[in-house]
Amino acid sequence: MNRYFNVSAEVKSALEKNIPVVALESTIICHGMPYPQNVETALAVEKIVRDKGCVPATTAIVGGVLTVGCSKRQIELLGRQGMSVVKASRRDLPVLSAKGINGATTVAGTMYACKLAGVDVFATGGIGGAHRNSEKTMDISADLDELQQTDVTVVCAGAKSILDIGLTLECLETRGVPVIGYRTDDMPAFYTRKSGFKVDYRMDSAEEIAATILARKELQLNGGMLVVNPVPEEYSMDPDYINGKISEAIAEADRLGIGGKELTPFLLDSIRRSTDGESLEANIQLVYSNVRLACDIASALCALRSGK
Ligand code: PSU
Ligand code: MN
Repeated sequence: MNRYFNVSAEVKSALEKNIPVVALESTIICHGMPYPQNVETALAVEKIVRDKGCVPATTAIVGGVLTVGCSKRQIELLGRQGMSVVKASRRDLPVLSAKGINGATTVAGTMYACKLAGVDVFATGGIGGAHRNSEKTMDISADLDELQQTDVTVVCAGAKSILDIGLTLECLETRGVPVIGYRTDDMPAFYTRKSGFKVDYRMDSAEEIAATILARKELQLNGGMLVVNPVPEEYSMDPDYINGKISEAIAEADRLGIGGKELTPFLLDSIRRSTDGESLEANIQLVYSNVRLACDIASALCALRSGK
């Protein structure tokens, strides 16, 4: 712990007592959903985690301090500030800390904070990856490199087809990151349960996933794992409809020359607007589902550690 890094007393105490902790990111709060649904969802997620007997660790940079275990007040503040909060991936962390300002941690930023705090399991909606055309633009999310080097398991609903999902899977393979489908052989595409690509392994229980996390640690393999959990059937969207909207958003970004760190938020926002909020319900429900699975994995991990 130092002036740039803080773990809440509740999270610290849970980690010491082998009580399961599940981390949550904040880019999804600030850039992934509109206010006030973002704050409502973030607080509902914390409640789900507690009801599961686990401790939530929402992560963000608050006034320059990388914080694992944000308070309700901090979540409300960040959610209200929304898009004006700077997106914080690995490279942004020291800059925002030294400036003493707020930052919304991405998957990469949150994984790094998890490692510092000693949190093993982290739930989110979708991860970053290799963008379409990245064989030319080299726009590949730092999330993938973080998964290569940082020992944290990320539970998500796959990747949105704003990305080239096939290339994203190739990048993960190159980086030695196993992609585990929870009760599925198919790589999900966030809004839909299938992307046309397969996962590396299918696992049907949280216990099996937890055992794999422990095996990975014992083998001293440094990186993380990706667990993909398809959106619940009743909330999955029509692939033709959503993929059409995604293609329109990508064409618009191309036309406006949007790239770099602005590209993902631009696409997310554009899809949200063009689907008239219809995608928001799927987005919220898949996050809840990922959080429940992450709780089961974190609980199984604690049970294995205590030899139960
Ligand atoms: N994809 C989504 N929703 C998100 C993100 C990605 O479907 O909220 C966010 C996550 O925080 C992810 C980040 O870590 O965007 C990746 O941004 P980039 O592609 O610029 O690395
Ligand atoms: Mn990028």
